[in-house]
Amino acid sequence: MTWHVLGAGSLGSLWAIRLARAGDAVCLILRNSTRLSAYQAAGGLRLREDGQLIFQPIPAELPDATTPIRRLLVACKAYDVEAAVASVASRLAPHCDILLLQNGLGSQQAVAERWPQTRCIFVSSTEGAYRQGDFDVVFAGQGQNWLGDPRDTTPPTWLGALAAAGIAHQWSEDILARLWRKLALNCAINPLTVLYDCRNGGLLAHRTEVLALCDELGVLLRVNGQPDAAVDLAQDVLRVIEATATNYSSMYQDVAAGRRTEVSYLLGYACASAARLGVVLPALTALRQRLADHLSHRGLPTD
Ligand code: NAD
Ligand code: KPL
Repeated sequence: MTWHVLGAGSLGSLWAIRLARAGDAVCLILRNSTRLSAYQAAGGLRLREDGQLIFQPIPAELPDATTPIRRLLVACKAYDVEAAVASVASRLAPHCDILLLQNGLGSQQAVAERWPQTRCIFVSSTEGAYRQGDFDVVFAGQGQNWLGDPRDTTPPTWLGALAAAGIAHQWSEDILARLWRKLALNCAINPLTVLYDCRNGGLLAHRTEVLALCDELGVLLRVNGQPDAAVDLAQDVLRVIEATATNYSSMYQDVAAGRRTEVSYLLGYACASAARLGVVLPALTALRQRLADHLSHRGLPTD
């Protein structure tokens, strides 16, 4: 069974290289012929880890190739996911597995609702990778991948392939709780690092504000039916701030590089769900507005 990888960026390359290295069949799907030519010129994907370079000449094709897709790994940014899956929709075999690697919430549900004949597996990843060039990726942080399917808690038969490829993973019977918890952590940390122009550790100087956000995020998790994800949230947020004190958050890095952020799937999703449920969360709402002002001031999309 071939792993088709849609989105050959940081995480997509990290997964593709490890699977190919373990002997699995992998095929990259690149968005257009310009990207395909650039990839062919590069000759393959490069991954750097602990000073070692791994090169894998993984085959690549365009979305309109005709081979059926039975297992699709979607590693685009959340805002690109629906269009990317739509570009290969005619090739999705019935009961095809789609692994969705996005941060936040919203993009995964959109795919699961639009292509109900597929099995959508949501992945929450704490691994870290970044691109140092086209098709050239650095594995920057070991972590864990939690996989789960909110519609069916039976694990897929191919989890062993991830183990064989050295991809740290665990099947989760409550993947939504994991994704909500991570969303809450990201909402409490990432926007403030952008607004205060600081590393994660810089937020220790804004502890009162962080704790006020955690209170509202706890309410949000509970009204969304995720009470377990709310347990000890503030302690966890402070722990993550301390453990990642010298890091810049992913949103900070996006803004600093002039890239679109995934705010609609993080703080935007949080505020939209509160509004839908009629819950008033003033600190989160104000934070979203301050972030939107900041982004538009820098000429970046606010969604
Ligand atoms: P990235 O920007 O490095 O890669 C995304 C890739 O998708 C790009 O190569 C882009 O060209 C490609 N793409 C976009 N639209 C496409 C389309 N229609 N067809 C084919 N390819 C398309 O992004 P990333 O850092 O790998 O992040 C992917 C997701 O994983 C995000 O939601 C991110 O929040 C999440 N995530 C990333 C990390 C990390 O360390 N990079 C960690 C945890 C979670
Ligand atoms: O996941 C993160 C990110 O930067 O996106 C952490 C380190 C938890 C900060 O929110």
